[in-house]
Amino acid sequence: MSMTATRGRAIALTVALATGPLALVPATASTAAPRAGAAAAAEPGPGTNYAIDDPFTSDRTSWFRADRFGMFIHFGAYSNLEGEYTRPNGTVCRNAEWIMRECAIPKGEYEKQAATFNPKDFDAKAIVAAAKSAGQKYIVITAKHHDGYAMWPTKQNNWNLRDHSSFDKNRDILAELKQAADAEGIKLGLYYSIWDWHDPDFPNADTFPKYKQRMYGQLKELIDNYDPALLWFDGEWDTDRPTNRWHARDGEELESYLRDLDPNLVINNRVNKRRVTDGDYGTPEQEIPKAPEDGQLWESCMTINGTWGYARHDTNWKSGTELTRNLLNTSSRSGNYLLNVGPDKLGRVPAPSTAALKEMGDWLGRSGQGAAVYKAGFPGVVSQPDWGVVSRSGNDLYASVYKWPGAGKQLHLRATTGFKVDSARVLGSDQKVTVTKAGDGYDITPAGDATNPTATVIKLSITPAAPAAEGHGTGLKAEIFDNDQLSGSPKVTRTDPTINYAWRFRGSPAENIPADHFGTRWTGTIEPRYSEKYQFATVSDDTVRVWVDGKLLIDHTTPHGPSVDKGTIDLQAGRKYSIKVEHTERTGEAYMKLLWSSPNTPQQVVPKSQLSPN
Ligand code: FHN
Repeated sequence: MSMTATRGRAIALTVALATGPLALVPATASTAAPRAGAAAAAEPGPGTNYAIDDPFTSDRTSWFRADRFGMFIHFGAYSNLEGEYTRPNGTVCRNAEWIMRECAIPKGEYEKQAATFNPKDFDAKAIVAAAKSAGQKYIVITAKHHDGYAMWPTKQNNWNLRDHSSFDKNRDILAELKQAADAEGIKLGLYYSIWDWHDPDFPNADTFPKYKQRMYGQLKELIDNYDPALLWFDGEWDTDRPTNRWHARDGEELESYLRDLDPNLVINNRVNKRRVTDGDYGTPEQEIPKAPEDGQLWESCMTINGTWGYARHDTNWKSGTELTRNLLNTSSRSGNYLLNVGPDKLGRVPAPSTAALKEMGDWLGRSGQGAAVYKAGFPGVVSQPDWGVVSRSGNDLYASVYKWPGAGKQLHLRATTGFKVDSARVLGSDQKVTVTKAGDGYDITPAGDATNPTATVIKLSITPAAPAAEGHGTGLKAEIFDNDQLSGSPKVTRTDPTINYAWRFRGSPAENIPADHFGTRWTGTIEPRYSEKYQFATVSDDTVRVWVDGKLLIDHTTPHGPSVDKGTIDLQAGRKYSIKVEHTERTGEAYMKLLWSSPNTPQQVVPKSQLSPN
């Protein structure tokens, strides 16, 4: 885990309950005290860097980047209505997990129906078995959705499955799921909605801090009692009915608090404001980005029919082929696929869901085809074809062919850099595969038929260009100014191992540098390991410029919010090129990350080993 200059761990010892200028209020013991054994540290302030590592390469996120495929579970008091509400006038209103709001169910009536909720058939072992049969490696279940109903015996209120239902008061479904998941080596994640339609303190600016204290208390309960590997936040966006007062300052505080409670947590970007700078990964929903996301890991969440929560009327089930190809498309772009199931009011997963999941698992488990997904990602050395998708794992390419060419016909792959194909074979078939260099890449000619209608996988073992030896760099020279013009003499001169900074509102590059109006110039040399085209990407706020080999690759000097900027340059392995990076912060939040990627270099924060201060 590469650590940059950090002023102790940025944590919230007291809960900052701010929606405007930070106002600290005494926290109750149940909300803010870090877990036993966690190091108490100073309040965040100048010198704080909230970036704890590079999610693209850290041990902390390695399971998430390898597992690729998870099960989402939307289950709550809304499930008890099964997607339909009959209004007093006899008309029927249909929805799913938004039914309380979208069908304008009076609070009292919603509470009354929730009191009858009795998911007596919720079977954690069966759910985990369904996930395993699908090849899903982690599960994320709604602990609390927008209706505020907690699916565990929270002590923060009595609006929960233990205190407000007809369910067995000796049962705890999150504990049951945690135990079943642990027994099968499945990671457990918990979904938590910030937006809360039920808590009376949520919509009112004066009482929102009280809501936040209960929220912090609930999150500490979830971490202490269920030890989740991942927290999936939602409900962070600006909205009304009720007014959502969640501000980026709140997200800064919350993420810092959680990382102090559990430094191993993986957290999505909806903990703050769903930006490239928030949490560990982006969360496209009901869509699959066309390429790897710049600046952040990502996970696409999708329904298996049309609704997240169970809805009796929604029988629009996606096919196993569509779902499997979604997964392959996601993996080929270095993303994760979080596929949802919505248990019914008794806690049962609908049969069409488990059937589609099993179809996916059968495909993944057949002939080693899962290797195209697990630990696989963007290929880099070839462009994506129109006949399917290609993913890469180490020096193996997995061409998942959707449109089989027919015996003897070619599939063309465009190479983006030089590499050799050492062998090629169709998984699950002993048919001959011929590979010939052709034009801008290779022609692949399978002799036989497709092995299945979903995707036939051709495994190509390759030898990429040999990388130059890993550098022995120590980082870049950093000159830090207490002004945003980089004028005068730097207040601080040091060596920064990487450029991986999230100063947010309260942090800054050093304790004697204020949280606003500062700037940094990094200089030195950079050493690529491959001779190919490199893409440099910055995540910055407020301004950034990057020169490599004297060429201005990135020039975004109009003050901006969290933004990604990119530039490319051809580099030769083993050579040292001059690099200069300039960042300035006016006011508000501040970020500066420098990443690179190339056909053989997966996207990452430029590592210390390849940077030298002179
Ligand atoms: O409003 C929620 C919705 O109910 C569902 O939970 C999805 C799943 O990601 N998230 C929100 C919509 O973006």
